[in-house]
Amino acid sequence: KSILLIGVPADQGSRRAGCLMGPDSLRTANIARRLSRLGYEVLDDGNITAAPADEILHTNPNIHHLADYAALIHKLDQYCATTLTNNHIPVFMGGDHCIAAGILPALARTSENTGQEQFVLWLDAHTDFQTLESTDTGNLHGTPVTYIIGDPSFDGVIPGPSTTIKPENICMMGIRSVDPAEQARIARTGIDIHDMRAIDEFGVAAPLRRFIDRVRRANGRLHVSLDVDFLDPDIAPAVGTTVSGGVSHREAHLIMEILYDSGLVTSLDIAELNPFLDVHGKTSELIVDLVASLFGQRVLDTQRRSI
Ligand code: DIR
Ligand code: MN
Ligand code: MN
Ligand code: MN
Repeated sequence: KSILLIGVPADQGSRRAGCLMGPDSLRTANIARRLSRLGYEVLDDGNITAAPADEILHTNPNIHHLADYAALIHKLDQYCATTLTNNHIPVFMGGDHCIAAGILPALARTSENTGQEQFVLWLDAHTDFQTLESTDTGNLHGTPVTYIIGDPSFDGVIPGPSTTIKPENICMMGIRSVDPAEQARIARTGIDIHDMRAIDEFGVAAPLRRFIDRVRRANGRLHVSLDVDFLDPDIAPAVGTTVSGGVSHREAHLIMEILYDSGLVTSLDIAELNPFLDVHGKTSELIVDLVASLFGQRVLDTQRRSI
């Protein structure tokens, strides 16, 4: 049982600075010690950064930091190819959600090599399904899902994903802010979306268990992508794009506990944590608590329950 922590202090994905402090804030909140107490060997590989690149101009004038996005994706892809092995579970500490665009194609390539399917649980208030043409904010943290499924808007602009993720292998939960351009396209993709209305009505457990069953039947590997704005802003204020009406403290823990019980999670990223906006580290501490739940922390014990 070994966990590899990897810091990715990137914040080019939006115009609000601060996500680059995410990895050190999680370290300060004792992420390593909490996980070692659960019986894991925990290694911290330090931070991965990409050198700033000359801006690529795009016909959409709102887009900024496109070259830095491409450089970060390339750097993360190379890192995953040379460093990750099946001996440890990687936990990427972001950084904004652009990091997912670099991590997931690399993970999918590894899964392909072992003959397994790559699945993704996308926990976010947003669908991150903007394209280079459609984004009105120009914030590239709103595009990683389109990137990883191989959307043609990136063709000929920046190198595409080495291996794509199948849309039907993505499950989204917590969704409550979808831009019109995203709405028009995402329904046709086959991505399994559970918005907050569905969670209000059915809870988180039933849909999550159905998704887990699909992963298990397909002999899949499961990556969890945790955007801090998935959580309700009352409990997790340290994120640049808060949206009211998010997932509660217990719903979030329940998701993590069920995921642990499944035994299927092979990797995790934590995105959009902006410690500059936090209140005495409370969001970082909550995230570390949730990560501990994902890796077996329980109220009464650390036993896996059968689901
Ligand atoms: C919004 C915000 N949809 C955009 N996206 C965020 O800028 O395209 N994703 N914050 O997590
Ligand atoms: Mn996101
Ligand atoms: Mn978000
Ligand atoms: Mn479903």
